[in-house]
Amino acid sequence: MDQSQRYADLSLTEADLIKGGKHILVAYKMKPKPGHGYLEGAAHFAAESSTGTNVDVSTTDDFTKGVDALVYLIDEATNEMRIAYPLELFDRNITDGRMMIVSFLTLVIGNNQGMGDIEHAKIYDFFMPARAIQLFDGPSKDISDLWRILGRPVKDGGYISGTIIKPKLGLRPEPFAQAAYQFWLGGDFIKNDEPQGNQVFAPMGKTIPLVVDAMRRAMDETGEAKLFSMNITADDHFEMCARADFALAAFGPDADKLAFLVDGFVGGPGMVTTARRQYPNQYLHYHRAGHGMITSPSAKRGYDAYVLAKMSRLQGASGIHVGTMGYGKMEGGKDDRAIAYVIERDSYTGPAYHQEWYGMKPTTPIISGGMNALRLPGFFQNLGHGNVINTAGGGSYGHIDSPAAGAISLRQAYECWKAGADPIEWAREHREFARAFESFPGDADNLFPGWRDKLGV
Ligand code: CAP
Ligand code: MG
Repeated sequence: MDQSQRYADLSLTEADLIKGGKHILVAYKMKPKPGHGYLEGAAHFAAESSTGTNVDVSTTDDFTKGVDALVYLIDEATNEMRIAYPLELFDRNITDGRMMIVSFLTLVIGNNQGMGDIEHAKIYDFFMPARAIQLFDGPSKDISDLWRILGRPVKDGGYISGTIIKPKLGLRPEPFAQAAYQFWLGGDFIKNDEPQGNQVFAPMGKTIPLVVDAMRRAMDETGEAKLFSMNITADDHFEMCARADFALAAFGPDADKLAFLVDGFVGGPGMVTTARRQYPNQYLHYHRAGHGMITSPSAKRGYDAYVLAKMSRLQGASGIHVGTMGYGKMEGGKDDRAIAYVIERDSYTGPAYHQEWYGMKPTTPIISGGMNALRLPGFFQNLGHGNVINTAGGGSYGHIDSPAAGAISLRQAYECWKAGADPIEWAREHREFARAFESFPGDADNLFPGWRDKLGV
């Protein structure tokens, strides 16, 4: 059945839809299966994503038709399709009238992902009108809160050097806390690696108090504040809260230095929002394990990493991993800067839409995955600033001198970029940075050919 008479209106202009403020707009790369016309496929897609199905139903009335999603732009040559979704379509909380990401996803990337007449479809951008921005929680804590704790300026407070406790699994409580202590002697921020929780060989009840002790000793020795991002991910949100409550009590007077990490892609929006609403005083760290299954450029379904990051800000993530823009070990390229910009700025023009955030707090780009001191100067150069959290697991625990030296080498890499210095010259004056060359010789060869002669190694 061709539904394009009802679910498409190519005379609508994007500028009018945006000015009207009554629609969420979504841009897809969509391809119908062979034998199905583009507009016909697009209209069926909009029907299944809003008020319709594959046949007419007798219960439809005029009001129903007034909230149809409408295809307003197609370009068959580039597989481009854009749909306008009336705000009324989206579910609202009965407790407080607010919007929820789960309803957004159910409609815009729900049943349409398995349709028989669609080859594939992937969201690459979306637009939220002002009213929707008002109705999402947004972050309650942001990087300025971390800068304040660290004793830095709350604006442009700069690079937060971090790590991930490695090995990923297999440390018992004492060596775990020792690994934390060693990094904190030189760095600011430690996160749990995402699988670390309450394993039998490292029960939280034993590990967390030791981490608190390690943090206090490191703070005493360095005279600096330290931060810990603890994984509270669990299937059951009561379990998640039990972990969070336990940690808050264990950190006691230092609980302001405790962030909560949730694996928001595998755990889902409910987990992110539970953490956001139950613990508005804690920095909320969104780890995105598994996202590559749909965000990878090789994936033709789902949505892009840009879209994931944009949603996380609406949900209220204080920070989210955004990849390393081609400088680390995970997939990505230089242009992934956009993923950082859309979550940290108050207004940004993405691949399809300009978005205003109307003062919603920013979400920190968290730079992670195969990073070390040698890769950082180029990374900052590409991003254009250093107001990020960077976690380097291998880059810290892989430093040949010590985790503290690894941490210091990261800070020195940031200072090198800030000074606009040549990294080789910088290495002559900064020992931990210099020793990073010997720690990661493969990277050194790639990035700084001839480094051995120049540094006399
Ligand atoms: C990094 C990491 C993170 C990745 C996830 C890891 O460790 O802890 O989970 O960064 O990817 O386990 O791989 P290393 P992304 O520093 O040792 O590489 O940040 O892109 O979501
Ligand atoms: Mg990890």
